Amino acid sequence: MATNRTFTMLKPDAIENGHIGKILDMINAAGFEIKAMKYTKLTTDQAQKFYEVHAERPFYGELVEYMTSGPIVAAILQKENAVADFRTLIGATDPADAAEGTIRKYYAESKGRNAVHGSDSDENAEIEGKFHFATNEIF
Ligand code: IDP
Ligand code: MG
Repeated sequence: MATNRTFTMLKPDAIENGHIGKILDMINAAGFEIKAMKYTKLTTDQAQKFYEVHAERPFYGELVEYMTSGPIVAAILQKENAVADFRTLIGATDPADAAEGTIRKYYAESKGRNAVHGSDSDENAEIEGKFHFATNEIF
């Protein structure tokens, strides 16, 4: 059963490049409602845990370093079919492959520094949302 919620992070490159407002505009325009949001910075321990599934990948160290290099915006978003629709809105991992009109096509710098995270399943959306937000921070 779909929860109609997904979890996102605007990543350090998006913040550094001044794209918070433009990305949030795209998210709102696509019909997502914000259910939780914070401006924060991941510790190395948090970034390692969040990306644990990639621990064996060659880019894991680089990914953790990048994700802890500056602040992020974390948010829980709601919309019918949220997980799949948000993946469509952000586009492919590598901006070179991302469709026209997607967030990564406009704002990602590279496959690694790709502006935004989106959960890949309802189950992970729930886990990732709870990783970043206490119950009383979710509306
Ligand atoms: P996704 O964010 O589109 O779901 P994943 O394969 O889950 O992509 O990878 C998680 C994150 O790891 C990516 O968003 C990106 O920041 C980083 N990443 C993935 N593949 C590479 C790579 O080949 N080189 C460097 N970083 C990568
Ligand atoms: Mg992923």
